[in-house]
Amino acid sequence: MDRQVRLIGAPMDLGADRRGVDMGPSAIRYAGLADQLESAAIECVDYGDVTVPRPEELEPVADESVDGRAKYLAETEVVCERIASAVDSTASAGEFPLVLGGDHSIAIGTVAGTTADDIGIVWFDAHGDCNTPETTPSGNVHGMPLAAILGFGSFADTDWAHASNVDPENVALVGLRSLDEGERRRIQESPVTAYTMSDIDDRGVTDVVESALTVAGDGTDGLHVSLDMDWLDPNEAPGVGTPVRGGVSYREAHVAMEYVANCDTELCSMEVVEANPILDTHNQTAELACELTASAMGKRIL
Ligand code: Z70
Ligand code: MN
Ligand code: MN
Ligand code: MN
Repeated sequence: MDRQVRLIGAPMDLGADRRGVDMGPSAIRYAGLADQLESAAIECVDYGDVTVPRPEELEPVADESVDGRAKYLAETEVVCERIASAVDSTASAGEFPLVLGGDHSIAIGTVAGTTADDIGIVWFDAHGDCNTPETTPSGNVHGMPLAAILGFGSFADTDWAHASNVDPENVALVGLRSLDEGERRRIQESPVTAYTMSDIDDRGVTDVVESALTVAGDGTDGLHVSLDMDWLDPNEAPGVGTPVRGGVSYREAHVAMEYVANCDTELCSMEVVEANPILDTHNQTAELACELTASAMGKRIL
């Protein structure tokens, strides 16, 4: 990474049922992200956290006539606009926006803040995150951010979320192993490219990630990387809200991030999400989030 990295904390948990993911940015900072980047000769500055309302301060939102079947959607919009503004000003200052979640709903804000005309996305996740207010079984927006960015279902007219600079043909999901029925159909019908854990078993992680980066880089002028810590196997990353067995190993995750760092398309933004220190053992998921982020920013052993 040749630009200064700006850390933007997004202590958001309105999109998930499990409390604790709002402590993700603190846990990742405490695990030493800035020091790790600096020791790899990557300049780093901490912008602090965007303001996020706490659920205790809010009316319990069960009014479907207002938000459809997406809980806290109005509050999510407000938070995502704050994130988008921080990402936009970071990019405009020539720095690199690295957003620390928080639950995955914050990705809507990161992508909304990107300044490139045509970006590709690689989304590392156990889940598809392609539910819409119409298909969601849980009402949790962290199961919907990719659908929101791509304008699926009722997100089509949601200007704050539906990103005009993302073509679904330039979007790749990597590591899927848990899909709800509605989002499975949506992914199959859309031009999005989806690589499951079976593809990784078959082809190896480097081949799959190389393909995903090619999909995202085809005709685009910027790459956004979204790293959900539940992409990893729960043995490596126990501190996540929705662990799913059979994820990638420590080594596979590292080499994937090294491929991201070496990608020909310019990395324009990244977020790391869903680290939950309450469910963790001795902050190991946040430590892993640091290491993987440093690899994606170009940290090398030698
Ligand atoms: C399920 C839902 C989920 C995490 C996304 C789960 C979603 N598909 N969990 N990210 N950590 O509720 O929509
Ligand atoms: Mn996710
Ligand atoms: Mn997930
Ligand atoms: Mn395109």
